[in-house]
Amino acid sequence: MARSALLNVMVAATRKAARVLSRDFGEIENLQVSKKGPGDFVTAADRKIESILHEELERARPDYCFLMEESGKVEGKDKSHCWIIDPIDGTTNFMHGIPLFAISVALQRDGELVAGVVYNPATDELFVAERGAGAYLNDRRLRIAARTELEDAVVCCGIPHMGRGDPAQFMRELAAVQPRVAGIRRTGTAALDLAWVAAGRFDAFWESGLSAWDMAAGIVLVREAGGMVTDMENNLKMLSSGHIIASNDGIHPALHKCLKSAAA
Ligand code: LIP
Repeated sequence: MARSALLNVMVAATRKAARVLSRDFGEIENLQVSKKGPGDFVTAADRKIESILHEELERARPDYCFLMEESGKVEGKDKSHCWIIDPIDGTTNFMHGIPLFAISVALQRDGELVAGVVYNPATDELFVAERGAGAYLNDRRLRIAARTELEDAVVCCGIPHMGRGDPAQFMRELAAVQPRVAGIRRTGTAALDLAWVAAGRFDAFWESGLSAWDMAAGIVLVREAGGMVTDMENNLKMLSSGHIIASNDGIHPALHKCLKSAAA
């Protein structure tokens, strides 16, 4: 697969950061048995990965703005371009030695998401997509799952934890969705959840209370694989609302209706 100059820049930065992330993941197993646990180590890893991505992308495109999980917004001269970065999406998994986490890098141009890269170094799965050019897993073109009935669907979700989100609302949503679908999954990384929707592994995904960097790259992947992404109001304000529903255009309306029926 021939990649554009833009995707080459994103993939090169991601792979450079991932080499360090993989080494750090190797360390995590040792830290599981220490009393202090891996908390501080993971925070340091998060910062280190983010600064590698920042440095590499800034070198390639010196004027672009950045929105990053650890450092927040960093303004550049070119206000029409913004990199949206999550250095480790699925931090809790990473911290527990669970090989489900990813680096997520997206580019926004004039407010539109135009490219996304999601990479899980533990499985060496590289998901890339650029607007109008399709979505790929390594070199394989991705297509969203073709199932159109909710009853056949495996649906992934996010579960609020430790004072985050609205647990009562989530329980209502779960009670509404669970009896209608073939299976429910929770991985703990929205970036990979969306990549797996793009790959047809999950038929749908929904979560609330997310940050823009958790989902920006994944949104491009799902769209480019032929899928549909909205917020809970069926609008396109996923990044600002923190809510997302992603699926194919057969299942999406039924899942959206089901989730809305659970609203308080
Ligand atoms: C995580 C998300 C996940 C969500 C977690 C967390 P982080 O991102 O991807 O879907 O359920 O609460 O926000 O914090 O690991 O980058």
